[in-house]
Amino acid sequence: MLVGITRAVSPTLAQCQLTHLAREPIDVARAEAQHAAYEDALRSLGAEVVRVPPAPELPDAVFVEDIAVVLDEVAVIARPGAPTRRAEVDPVAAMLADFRPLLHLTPPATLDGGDVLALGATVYVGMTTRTNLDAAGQLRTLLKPFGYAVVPVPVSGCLHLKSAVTQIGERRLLMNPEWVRAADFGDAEPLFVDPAEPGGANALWIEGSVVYPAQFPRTAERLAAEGLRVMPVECSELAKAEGGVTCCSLVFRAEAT
Ligand code: CIR
Repeated sequence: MLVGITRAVSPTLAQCQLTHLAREPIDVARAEAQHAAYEDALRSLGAEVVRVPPAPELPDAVFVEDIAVVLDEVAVIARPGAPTRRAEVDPVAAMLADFRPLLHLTPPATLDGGDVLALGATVYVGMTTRTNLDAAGQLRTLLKPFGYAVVPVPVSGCLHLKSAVTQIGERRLLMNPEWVRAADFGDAEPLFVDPAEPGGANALWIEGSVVYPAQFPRTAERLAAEGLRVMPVECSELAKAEGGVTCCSLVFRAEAT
């Protein structure tokens, strides 16, 4: 079965971490409605949505992607770069333990799951304000027994690696070339965002479909022209918290329980 782990929008979302955006008022009720529609999009793609218990006191708890790296064989539990986000970890790890053996990063490593892009047997790790070289080194050691190569890549101008590049096919990437270099991703073939939509590189690819923010129609056309089924979701409120579509879930295949 396909599992989509999510976590409720916190009523304190407006106090979220911000790196590149100025703080704006966030309509939490609207964020909740948008999040519910996002979960419906996951369900319509066949995912069983499993919610981690809510953490109303943790503003960024909805962004579960940052808490783990889920691969076929294991889940690596992250150590988020923002210390305020470390309290999010344990309940997400407890939920993942139902599906995968767990491995853990330890200090001085810091890593947000949004900085990790696994493409086949290569795990790209974005070097950002949240994720350091120690994390890439620990991941390399932890994942070597499973045959993965870990490749640190530079990122500039955005929060996470997956703000700049996401997978949209087996060897196909959606990318903003201002924030990452296509040449860093081996023979994977890039599709560039429309230049008017720099934030449009974050797509959630699920078996031929992409859950994709409604605010980037030009890039959506490029995705559709690739033969992808584009499922637009409104995410204006979570975008004000610097969240995209990958960051609100951990999607993976698991044995039916
Ligand atoms: C943060 O700064 O940590 C949150 N406000 C946003 C995290 C978004 N996560 C992601 O794109 N993977």
